[in-house]
Amino acid sequence: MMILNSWPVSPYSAKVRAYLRWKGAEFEDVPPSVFGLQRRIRKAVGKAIMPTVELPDGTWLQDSSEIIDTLEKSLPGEAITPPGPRQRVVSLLLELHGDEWLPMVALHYRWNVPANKQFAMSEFARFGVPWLPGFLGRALVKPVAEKMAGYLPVLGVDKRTIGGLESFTKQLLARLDAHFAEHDFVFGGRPAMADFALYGPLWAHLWRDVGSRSLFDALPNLSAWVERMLGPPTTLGPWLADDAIPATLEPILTTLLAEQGAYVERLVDAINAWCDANPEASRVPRSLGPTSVVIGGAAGTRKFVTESLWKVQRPLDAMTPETLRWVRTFGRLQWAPRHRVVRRDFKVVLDR
Ligand SMILES: N[C@@H](CCC(=O)N[C@@H](CS)C(=O)NCC(=O)O)C(=O)O
Repeated sequence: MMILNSWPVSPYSAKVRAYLRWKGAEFEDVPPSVFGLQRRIRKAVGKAIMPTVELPDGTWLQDSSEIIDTLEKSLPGEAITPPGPRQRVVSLLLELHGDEWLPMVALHYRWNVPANKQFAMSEFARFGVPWLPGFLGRALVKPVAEKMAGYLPVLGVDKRTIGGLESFTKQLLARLDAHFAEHDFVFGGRPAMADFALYGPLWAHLWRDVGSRSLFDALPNLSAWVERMLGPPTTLGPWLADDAIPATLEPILTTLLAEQGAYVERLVDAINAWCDANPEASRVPRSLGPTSVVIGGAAGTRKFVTESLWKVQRPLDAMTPETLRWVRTFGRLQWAPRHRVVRRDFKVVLDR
């Protein structure tokens, strides 16, 4: 049987788990211990990371997008790719949003809200070192928790931006609530990649962590979508007809392009310049920068996470000249990578 190695606290795992459930796939959800992560998983995919999927033939898959894309080719059931070009592009832009922008939100609420921090450390201990009593386990996983919290300033989340980040979060949740008042999923009657990618951080951090669930209190439609995504799958409805993008998604796209879009533009420019200067390199350094960033209107500084380029290529690859013109009606999109990356042996490498 297929195995999903994952912990409930992990957002990318939540993305894949929800996908597998919606597809009606048979799988065993196995929470790896720290030894499993450091030995078996590191040996198989080169890194102690979640989620990983082991197929019955022994093949390992990593990266939530790669797992879903691969399984999409073989699993029976309804496709998660909408038929229309605009919906396809928006689905992948929202995947980029969930996977590469919302980690700021997820990490902030988890590690800066004391009740969440306590809860997360207990969860890390419960799954990472299940044979130890809680107090010992929590002491042991403390360095891991500190490493996670240490990403916050790297991603630009600090005193200058926390106010902006929180207003961005509340605005996004309210906008999603307005959307789900009219639609069961992002593109109508069935979930797409956008649903799974947004659900990952929203469920695994904001919803599930005890100190941030109240963010959903006054948002019944968003809460109902979370419950729907938790499954079990109900009857699927149709995609929104005529490749429609509902007006309720427009403000989400506008903010995405204005803030994440500006960052992605600088990320792509920085990678272009680095690759031009290093024609022999096979990989881009894990981080470059620093660069300026704007989050919820607040200006800060962060590092570039260069692996994100692989997720940036996905909506770009899906774009036709017409969809690009149309996306630009919501804001500036000038992402022009000159160097392509591919995933090879679970690493993002330059396609040279
Ligand atoms: N791009 C990866 C990201 C996976 C990821 O960052 N997983 C986290 C847990 S949610 C992790 O295991 N991080 C450990 C690390 O990167 O060293 C994906 O989409 O699967």
